[in-house]
Amino acid sequence: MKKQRGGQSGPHFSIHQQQRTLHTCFVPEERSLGAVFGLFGLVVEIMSDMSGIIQCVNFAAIQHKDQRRKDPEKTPYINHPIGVAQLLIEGGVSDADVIKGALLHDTIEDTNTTQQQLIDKFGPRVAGIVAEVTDDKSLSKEERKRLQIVHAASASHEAKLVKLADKLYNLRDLDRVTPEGWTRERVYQYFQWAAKVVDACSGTNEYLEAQLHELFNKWKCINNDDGVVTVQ
Ligand SMILES: [Mn+2]
Repeated sequence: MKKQRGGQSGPHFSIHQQQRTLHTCFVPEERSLGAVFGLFGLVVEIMSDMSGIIQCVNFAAIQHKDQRRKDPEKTPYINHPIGVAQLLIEGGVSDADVIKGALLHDTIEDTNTTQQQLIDKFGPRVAGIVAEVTDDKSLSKEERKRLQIVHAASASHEAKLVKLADKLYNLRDLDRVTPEGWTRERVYQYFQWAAKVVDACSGTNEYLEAQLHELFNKWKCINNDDGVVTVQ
């Protein structure tokens, strides 16, 4: 078991708090021993977050190493969890455990990783976020998709963030290129289903939801215009 930093849900600094700490440390008249210690703690926290995030990227890369995405270019699978984490950063998410959860979000569902392994390596909070966004593969595909809509509404804020970024990444991929063997109708059906999951996560992150709604609007228009499918 790797050494864990004092509680995975320990102190977390928002961008605003970081700026304030730096400000009080470097403006001479406001400099105080407390602020210096505050800055030291912040540096330790950032270094620890960076180390933990690299460990997650490395673990996910090893676990997904033989997998490819469904696009015609057969992009390495690891591009997906890294891209999901990147979308969260773009959405202003600064909670390192959420970023770690995004990097690991498909490891239990799509590799031989167990939840206990994630608890041991990355702590219960990160493992909990991953567990929340993991489908039960013993169920049928239709049932799993139905349950995603049901479970999304009661999911934690952290899990909703990962879900939204995951959906945005996948829908952008589908919008860019149709996977091999998929019909346009199937892509449209996927958009319709994803819209329901996203709807159940509404009020979680303004940026991610705005990007998603832009795509939903675009797909409704396209399908209306060319008459491939009827908008429900
Ligand atoms: Mn995913």
